[in-house]
Amino acid sequence: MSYVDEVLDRVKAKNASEPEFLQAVEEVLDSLRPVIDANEETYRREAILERLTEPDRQFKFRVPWVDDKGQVQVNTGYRIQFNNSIGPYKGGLRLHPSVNTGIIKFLGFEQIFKNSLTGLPIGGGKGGADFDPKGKSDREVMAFCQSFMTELCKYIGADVDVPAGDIGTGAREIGYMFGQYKKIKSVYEGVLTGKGLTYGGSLARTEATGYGLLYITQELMKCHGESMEGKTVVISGAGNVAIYATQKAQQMGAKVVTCSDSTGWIYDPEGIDVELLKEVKEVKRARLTEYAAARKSAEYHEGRGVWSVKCDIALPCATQNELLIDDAKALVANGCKAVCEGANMPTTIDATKYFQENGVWFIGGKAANAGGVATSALEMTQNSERLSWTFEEVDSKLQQIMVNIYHNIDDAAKRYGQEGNYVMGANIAGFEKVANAMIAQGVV
Ligand code: NDP
Ligand code: 2IT
Repeated sequence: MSYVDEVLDRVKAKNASEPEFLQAVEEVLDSLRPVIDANEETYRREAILERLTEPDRQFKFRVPWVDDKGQVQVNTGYRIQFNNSIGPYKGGLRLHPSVNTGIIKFLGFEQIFKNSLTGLPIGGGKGGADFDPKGKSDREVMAFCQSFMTELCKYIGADVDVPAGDIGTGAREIGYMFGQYKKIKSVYEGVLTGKGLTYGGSLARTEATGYGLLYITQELMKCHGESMEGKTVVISGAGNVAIYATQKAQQMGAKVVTCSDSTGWIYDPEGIDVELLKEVKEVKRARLTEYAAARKSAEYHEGRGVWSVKCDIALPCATQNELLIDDAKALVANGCKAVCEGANMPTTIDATKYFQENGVWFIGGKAANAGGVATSALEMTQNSERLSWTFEEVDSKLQQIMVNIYHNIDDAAKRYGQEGNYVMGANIAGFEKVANAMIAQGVV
């Protein structure tokens, strides 16, 4: 049996109750076959794949806090430090009721390769809690964040592990967590990224994931003799990534006609009004029905359905496994040319294959949404040199990073005779750097 298949079997047997983690591992290991086969003896002797699929360590802890009625609530917190071969652990904190060990492990595992692709010195990690910020008062969110950080602060540090935002964790949550870290440790350091601009945050970090997604999509189109101008774009989600992806797509001359949240979706043939969407989601923290109520051209639909809308480009920006095989079939039938993932693992493996087999240019999240963590790394750099760069400086570095990622993954795919397979290219390019660093550093 090949080394890849052996490790896959072992990972499946060992993590049977973690379907998202298995899905992420399968996707990566499967596409690494040509690289592993070419160096099987070394990789097998070094147990590279076993070491990559086993986190360095994982923390799981109780998070007690008091709600506005005086009732004590208990959540479960996580931080999984996956691999620090090329830099301190780096990755977001997800606050969502669905969070469990398997979800954090899939995100932490993917973060290793994504962070490597940025070209910056950051390792892979992820964390979060099964806490739902929705419908909570600011005081309740603060109580939760303080309790969460009271435990988390034992495991992180500016040169150790640097968390950031993800689903449910935005500037408000990062602020409360940063305050608590500082109070307990008496250290003012860049231990978190996505901080507010008055206390060490970087300009353009808020926009970075969505903007980065469009920079790589634009490069993809350009390299196929196309542009963003006049294209119809379908986007899912209505959070941080979706909002700034919409904004940048519009700045590039495309028309974004959808957005969605966990209860329903909007079709707006005139193009999404980003300022209104920001008001509804960032300020009021309300449902999309409020967007529809305020905008004549918008239709609101319950449930899911954005992928049924005819488009040139689809950008899934909500959550994992939100684009299924039937959605892929509908997009292909409607003439969609390109799919780039703003979210982490939003497309199922069979849907991804369907796109690739039907000539759709497909860039997976590890490459396409790397602009967020790349800009987090730029925030770390600014914190280390105790300086703040201008928006234009950060944004131009972000653009360059995304263009470089596109060409690196394109080249890696070509090197292995798989031109246009950007999923394989991303996994290979991300893997090679980490594997080399692991071997150079010995058995640790
Ligand atoms: P937000 O919390 O800001 O927004 C998430 C959006 O997705 C919301 O509209 C939310 O709807 C929707 N959503 C979340 N979970 C579900 C679900 N189970 N079913 C349907 N809709 C859902 O998160 P972000 O925009 O930051 O993150 C979106 C994706 O991008 C995630 O996969 C994240 O891991 C990834 N990502 C984020 C980065 C960042 O810098 N923030 C960087 C790289 C990737 P509702 O409000 O109703 O829950
Ligand atoms: O999935 C991701 O890359 C993020 N949520 C951002 C991580 C970070 O450290 O900025």
